[in-house]
Amino acid sequence: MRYLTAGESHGKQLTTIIEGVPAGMPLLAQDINESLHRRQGGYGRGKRMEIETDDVHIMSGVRHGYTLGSPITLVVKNDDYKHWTDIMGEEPIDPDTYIRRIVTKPRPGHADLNGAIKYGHRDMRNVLERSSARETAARVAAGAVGKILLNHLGIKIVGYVKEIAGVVAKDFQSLSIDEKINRSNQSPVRTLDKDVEEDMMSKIDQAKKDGDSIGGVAEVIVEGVPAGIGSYVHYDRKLDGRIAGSVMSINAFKGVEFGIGFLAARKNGSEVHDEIMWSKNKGYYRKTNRLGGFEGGMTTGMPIVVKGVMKPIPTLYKPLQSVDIETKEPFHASIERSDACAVPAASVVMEHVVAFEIAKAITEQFSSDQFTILKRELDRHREASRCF
Ligand code: EPS
Repeated sequence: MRYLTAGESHGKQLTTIIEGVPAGMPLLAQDINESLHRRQGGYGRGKRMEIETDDVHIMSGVRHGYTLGSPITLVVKNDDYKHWTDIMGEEPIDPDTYIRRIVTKPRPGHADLNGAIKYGHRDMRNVLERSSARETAARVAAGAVGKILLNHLGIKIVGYVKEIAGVVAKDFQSLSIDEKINRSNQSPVRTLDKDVEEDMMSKIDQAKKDGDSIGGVAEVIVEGVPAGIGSYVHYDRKLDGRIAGSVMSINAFKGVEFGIGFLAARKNGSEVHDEIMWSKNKGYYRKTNRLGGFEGGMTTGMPIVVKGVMKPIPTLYKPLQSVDIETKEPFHASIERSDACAVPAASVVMEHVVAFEIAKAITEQFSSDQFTILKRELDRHREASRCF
């Protein structure tokens, strides 16, 4: 499985084309919409999300509720486009209007300046339209298809907020994954810990009041992936590496860790590795899961536990110093609208990029032209690893 996305933040639409989804898998627009709508919410989102209703249009690859095995095209329209038809249109524009709206002031922390240098754009709108996190809607659409595939294979996934601006949620590893899904869906900041919800929200309120932005940590848990998915034989087939890359590619993400992650640097080997147990019922299992479900680039059969760090969004009301690329004069970058905190939304994005990577690894490892054969092969692998 692989996918491409296309579309500008204030352009007509976002498009996702996914290839390699097995034929005969049930797939409904409403299931993709559920994911898209979750991404739009979360306390701390700005005005843009009041304009958009991200509903998917399935343009190819699905017939009568089942995948065909052909490329699946998903479209999400940008409702905001109606306010941008002249600025974002594909036809040449009247030079006076263009000059008035040209962007020559790069915002610190964004792709603006580096993207303009790379592509030679003197109007940085040509950069910011595509580097905007609006694109994550298209990635969630792709990830939703991956997640639906996983769900049909008995694999469940949840993403939630672990930390916002230093307010840290307690660990709820003993909760069932369904309970984690419920709790994160019910929380305005998508956290499992009711006790810190208010604190997180007041941090967001404060940031908004100060014209500032705040970041945090999202965590994703995946249950039901059998041992031995991924590979140790080559660097680009290590599944933890692929997941880390996809998490790092989410806008504003600056770090990834599996299990105890960076803490491993401060512990002895005997305190880090997960001892191997065996029982007739379960087969091989671990009493602990400090390595977050991975050894040697492959799954251990324990839950996958991955965290991602999101920096505060760089679009600030509070001005930061920058330099105009035309005049070379210093100025203070300020903006019209922004999200004070997008960590709740980002936890949904992270859940979906992780889902896609796991679905991709499974479809690579087993016969995947037909969904029923894929399912049979995975069940066989589960049984074989239990009896191994
Ligand atoms: C974003 C800026 C804001 C966000 C946007 C990402 O949009 P705008 O520039 O239109 O006000 O709301 O996020 C989305 C549109 C989205 O769908 O998540 C940015 O600069 O990255």
